[in-house]
Amino acid sequence: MKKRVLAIAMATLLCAGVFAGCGSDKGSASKSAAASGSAAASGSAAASGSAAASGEATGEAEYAMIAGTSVPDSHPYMLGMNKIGELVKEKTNGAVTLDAFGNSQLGSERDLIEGLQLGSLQMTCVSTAPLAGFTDSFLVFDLPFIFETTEQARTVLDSEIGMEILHSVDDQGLKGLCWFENGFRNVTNNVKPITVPDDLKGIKIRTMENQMHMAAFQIMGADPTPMAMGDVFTALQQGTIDAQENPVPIIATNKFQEVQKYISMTGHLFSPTPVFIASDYYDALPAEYQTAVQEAADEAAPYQRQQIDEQNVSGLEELTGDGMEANEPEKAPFQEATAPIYDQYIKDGAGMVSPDIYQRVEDVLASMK
Ligand code: EAX
Repeated sequence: MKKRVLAIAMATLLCAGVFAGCGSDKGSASKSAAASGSAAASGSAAASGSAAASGEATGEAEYAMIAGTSVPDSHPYMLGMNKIGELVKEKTNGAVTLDAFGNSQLGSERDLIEGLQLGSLQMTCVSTAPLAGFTDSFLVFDLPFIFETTEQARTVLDSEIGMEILHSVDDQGLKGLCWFENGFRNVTNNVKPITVPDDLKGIKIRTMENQMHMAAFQIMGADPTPMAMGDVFTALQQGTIDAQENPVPIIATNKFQEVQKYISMTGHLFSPTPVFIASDYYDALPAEYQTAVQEAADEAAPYQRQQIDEQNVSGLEELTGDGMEANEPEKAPFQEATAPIYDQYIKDGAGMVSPDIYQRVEDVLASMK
């Protein structure tokens, strides 16, 4: 509840202080709205507005950027965002700053993406799954078990096709800066350990807002409900849902162990995390500051991934230490059960995985063998 109030207060402040008329465009993430929003966002108006919004003086910052995420401050998304902020400030002698707000304070991942298009914030990082509502280019990552190892995922993300996907929405107001990572997703629930797909039968599971994720759980007999991250803890607590699926760092930093008994290391999907800056805001920056922002993002990415590696280990220790029961099911039965998703979704057409993109990802994976 508190978060909601703060989010509304922040949004009002941002609208009133910085972006004249941004409220009236809410919902229509059109290019022109983005253009008008960010025209106002560049320059000193942005600096004074966001300094007020963050409640602290930002000194001499000419460009005070605001970032939003859906995760707690201790999650690697936030550590990575803060690292970008630290590096960009250093590289520009304080002329460009970045304040990051976690915990969905500035809205859900969908809101954050729209916020960049509307100009109400400048940077975000989100799982690729909710981008399905905006573009089809990231859908290849929503194929279950497309990656078996973190190394495979990172190699694809850093490859030519990975970079093309990252930059596929530059002209929709979302300029890709680098790939952060969320990681392999695992199922938690309150009913029983998930050892085979059949164990999911009848289980009410929250998924991200993504058709392919829902279809995968439907095929296994579960009852998926799409929901924004900010509502998950309460829904688990109140028993509206029995289960959710996320990487260990998300589970541990959100303290889902307080409301979930079992964690099953299914690793059924890998969530990559693009870092976006509002394209118009970026385009309006002086060239040297553009370089500084890009370099800061490039340097923060390996640090962010390292935090994921560390929290995958420490987070699981924390979860089991707090009483969760962990099990590691054999992956093959889950792979077989979800295989029809490949036939259903790899084809030309809206909402589908482009066969060309899929093939190029497979080619990178084959080249690693
Ligand atoms: O992107 O919504 C989710 O389950 C995501 O994993 C999370 O918000 C981070």
